[in-house]
Amino acid sequence: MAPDSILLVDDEPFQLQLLTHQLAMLGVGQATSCSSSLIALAVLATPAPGRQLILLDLNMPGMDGVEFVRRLGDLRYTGALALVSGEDERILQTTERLARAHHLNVLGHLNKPVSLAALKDLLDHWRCSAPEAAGADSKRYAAEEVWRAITGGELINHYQPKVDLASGNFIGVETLVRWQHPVDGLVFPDRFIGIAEENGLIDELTRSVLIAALRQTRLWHDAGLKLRVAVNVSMHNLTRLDFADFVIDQIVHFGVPPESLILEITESRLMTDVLAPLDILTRLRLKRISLSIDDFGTGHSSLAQLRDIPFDELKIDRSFVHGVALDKTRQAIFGASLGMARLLGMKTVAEGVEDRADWDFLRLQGCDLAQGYFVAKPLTAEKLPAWLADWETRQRELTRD
Ligand code: G
Ligand code: G
Ligand code: MN
Repeated sequence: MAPDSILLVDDEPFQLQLLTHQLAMLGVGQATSCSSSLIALAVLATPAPGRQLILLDLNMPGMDGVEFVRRLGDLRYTGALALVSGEDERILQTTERLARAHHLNVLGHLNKPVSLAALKDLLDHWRCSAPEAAGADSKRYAAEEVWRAITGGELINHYQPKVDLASGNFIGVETLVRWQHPVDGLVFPDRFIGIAEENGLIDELTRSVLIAALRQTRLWHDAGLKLRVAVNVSMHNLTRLDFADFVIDQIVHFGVPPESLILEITESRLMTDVLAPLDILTRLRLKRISLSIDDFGTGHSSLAQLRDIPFDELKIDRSFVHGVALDKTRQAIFGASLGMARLLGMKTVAEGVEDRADWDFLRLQGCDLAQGYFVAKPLTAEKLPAWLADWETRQRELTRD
């Protein structure tokens, strides 16, 4: 197997020596030092065998790290990248996001002075991470295949629990569709929702997801589990005026009370027709179906939507939730969203709650509901009872005080 190669890019000779020395202590014999971005680009011009990692300083004279990241994007660099800098956290985070937007594989960043332990973690992470995908994952499905999935019963719903932060009680689930592909295995929605939207298949998709979710909710209710179920609805679903009638017919058909259904709305693109969605959403509210604004604070899930549509729940996007306890920017955005929801009489759901620190912070702030890997990953309906049993034992400890 070809050896892995590491490229160090920093304008300060001392930093290059220090990193080389630290890498040697961790058993990495050879690393290539580059004292400027231009030199690094020249090195990269000769393809290297094996996997590559670049440790990049941000603040350099001439071409700085941000511009270098853009060049890596242009080059379609497929190796890994880590930033090494003494700049403040926000600049590092922004640069990381920029690099990801260029489809670069960003491992994270190291703060200067670099500690041996942090460098070791980064190398371990790099070695464990999957080898660079050779385009296998980016296969785009044809509209016909997505159509077959919808009509052929290949879509299955997973359900992610939502719990009350104050009491820890399990109160409902969000429906997240997956495609059980006969060859590729479980396929996630980011690989087929867009295709369905672009090809006029999203109505059929949403309808089949909704029907399956209501059928399952009826089973839970019959078993004494009075859950609320949320279904994701794309703005593309809100162009046909008969959508509201369809939803209402289905809740009647399955005997699920309208209060038990929540529609989570995300706006994926700018809408040209604003009247149809308003008409549909207002009629659904009149029938006591709940409306939730999804991914609040990102993209088009914005203040204008809050003004125009009678939402009763606000889902704070996970990019403002995980890590909130340690980050002033997230705290400001989270706090403002929470305050606004309260003033408007809306319930708040924090998505992407990933650890105990997130959980404790949200409880302290008085956010209503939590959803995220810390509570549960999306599960099949079959696996829900086992999760619930486990949750009930964790619940007591997590809501003490
Ligand atoms: O966990 P997950 O990868 O399932 O979800 C990815 C995205 O796909 C989320 O933004 C979610 O809103 C969206 N999504 C999941 N299920 C559905 C669905 O049934 N309809 C629509 N329109 N979007 C969905
Ligand atoms: O956009 P929407 O909120 O509908 O999508 C939820 C998405 O977030 C799904 O892809 C789901 O799998 C994912 N998700 C759920 N919980 C967590 C979490 O704790 N962390 C992260 N990173 N993603 C999560
Ligand atoms: Mn959602």
